Amino acid sequence: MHEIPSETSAALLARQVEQIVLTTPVYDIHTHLYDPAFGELLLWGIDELLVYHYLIAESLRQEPLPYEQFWALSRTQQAELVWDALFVRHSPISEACRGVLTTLQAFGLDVQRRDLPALRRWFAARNRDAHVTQCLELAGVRKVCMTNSPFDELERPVWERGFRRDERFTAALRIDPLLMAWPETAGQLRQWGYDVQPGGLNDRTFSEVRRFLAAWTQRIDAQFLMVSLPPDWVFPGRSATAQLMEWAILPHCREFGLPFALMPGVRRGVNPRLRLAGDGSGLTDLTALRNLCAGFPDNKFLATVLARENQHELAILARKFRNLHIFGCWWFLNVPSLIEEITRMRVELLGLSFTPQHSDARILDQVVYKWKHSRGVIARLLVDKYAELARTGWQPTPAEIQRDVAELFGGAFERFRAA
Ligand code: HDL
Ligand code: ZN
Repeated sequence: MHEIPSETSAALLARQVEQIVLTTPVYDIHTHLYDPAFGELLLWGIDELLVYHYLIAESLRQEPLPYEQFWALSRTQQAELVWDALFVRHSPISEACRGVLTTLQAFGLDVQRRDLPALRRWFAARNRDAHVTQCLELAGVRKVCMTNSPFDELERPVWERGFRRDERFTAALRIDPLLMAWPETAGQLRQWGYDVQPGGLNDRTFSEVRRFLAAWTQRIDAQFLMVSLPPDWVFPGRSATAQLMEWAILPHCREFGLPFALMPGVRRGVNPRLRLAGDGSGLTDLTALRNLCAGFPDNKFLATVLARENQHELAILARKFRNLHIFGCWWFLNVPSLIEEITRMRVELLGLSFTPQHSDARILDQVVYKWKHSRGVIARLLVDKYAELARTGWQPTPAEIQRDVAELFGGAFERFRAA
């Protein structure tokens, strides 16, 4: 039989892997997008893309305008300042800048014209619902998980009114104010009719907090609960954060069979004058996460951690605890060089039992670039990994590669959630 030269089979395998990674639909398990029923809360279009807080932080390094004067500008003026500072006066080569252009190019727009008014006219002519569908299709996103907070004054009334769900948008119950600002939040819960004691973390308070969590879990059909945490978060402990976690959140998650997503490493407001763009990152002590995974084997934990330096220890924790599912290259890690480093390490340590990426998109159109960029990095590293596999004599079939990639792109998460 005529042997195919090995380099041809290697090239064929590489093409198969790349094609599968670039086209497999993905479940985007953490975003700040909203079901279209939320109206204006679902951000989209060129001006929103340009005033993304990542770009605001970058442009105010190039533009000496005092912060307060920037915030006094209209969204349109802010977008023009960003466009001028980061696209016209400097080449837009940062990840967040390149992302805008990748998205525009995917819509078939000619960015070489560098014509912001023309871009605005194109978006102004778009039908929003058709745009939602086109963005998700271009990104290959089959499902989007929102970040839903009962403490958000704009979001809560929409849930309370009720609306017909768009099945492409699932919900996650975000509880930062409950865990990170207990005294103020206790007052809010009392206003909503929950008999919690601001000063007393006692059984009555814990059961009332669970009643609140149950009500919202059912109202939004929460796929999981989630909280972002500072780097120095401690568990177990006497703090309200630790006590509420142990005696309300974890029992609630066990009762409803839901994962609890922990996102440690955020230093909120390191530069408050940058507002949403003012948060920073810090090295997390992962002891607390280890204590949770070890101490509560009947709870399921999702985790993504903000510091690059925490990623190896996080992957090892996932090896030790099968009730821990790690996900994403979060926020400041969502850049090609770190997605490559982190995902390659995770494949080498965890195989396929993790979720490599989420978009964290705040503007609908961002899913197009965030997934195109991530798919490109993940495809290149998986081409290497399957080539290494084939060199052992174990030749993966296209069906096996498709199965594996579907796992990475939401399948493993869905199985973990359903377990
Ligand atoms: O806390 C979070 O969920 C973070 O993702 C923040 O929303 C952050 O501002 C962000 O958008 N990161 O991408
Ligand atoms: Zn987020």
